[in-house]
Amino acid sequence: MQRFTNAIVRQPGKNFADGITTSNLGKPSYEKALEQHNAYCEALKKCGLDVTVLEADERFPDGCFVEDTAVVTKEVAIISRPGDPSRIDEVEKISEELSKHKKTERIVAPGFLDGGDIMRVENHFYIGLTKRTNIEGANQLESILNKYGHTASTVNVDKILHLKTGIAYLGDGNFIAVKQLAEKFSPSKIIVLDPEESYSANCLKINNYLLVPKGFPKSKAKILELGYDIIEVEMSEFRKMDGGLTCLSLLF
Ligand code: CIR
Repeated sequence: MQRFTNAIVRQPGKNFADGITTSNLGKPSYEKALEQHNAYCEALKKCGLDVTVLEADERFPDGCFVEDTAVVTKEVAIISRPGDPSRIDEVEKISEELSKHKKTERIVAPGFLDGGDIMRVENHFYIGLTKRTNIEGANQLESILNKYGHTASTVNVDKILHLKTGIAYLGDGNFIAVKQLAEKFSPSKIIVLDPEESYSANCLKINNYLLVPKGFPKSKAKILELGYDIIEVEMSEFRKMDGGLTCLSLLF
């Protein structure tokens, strides 16, 4: 599994609650979201990362979900073209930041693609085809990745927002997933989640730690059995806006 040294995050803005959501968990509190975001940044630092914190940009209520704006490898940062029109211009600031560290490439129209649909498993990238990522975006990403020595393939994803809403690669050949996606990745070693804990599929492996969302005891027990060092992070406010642990950072 690749090791990371850097993270880029963007703080939630005061109008965070005006972003897109399908959840029925109620309106998030800006103050609590900010607190949870700070705790998330502390967790990243504990994993050994140098964290760049961008200020909120009120033009983009979903702007804290920076994962969707790029796919970053050791060699290149591929700037995405987010699938929801309200998010397309989020990429500009991120592109400026990433170009300080990496060569950049871009997904262009008619392709669209959200970083949340991209799951890296060692040298291979799974690309979820969802309402946010179309085949043109997937094909463009694949041909860029191929140039840098990586492989890619697509996975059809229904009913959930992004591929990584329902599955995470934990390293060492292990995955954690909701049933619907676990079936597609069988016969890998997969923790299959109970439906009431499906939110905890979105875990984040960073160097020696695994970040997991707080409040999912069954999945936590299964993860601990595999011997991971976990850091639990409270995600209640981001969950209300359909966001998870991976969504809040770009790692490289
Ligand atoms: C959206 O619907 O675009 C945001 N409210 C949530 C994005 C979550 N991002 C992710 O899963 N990578």
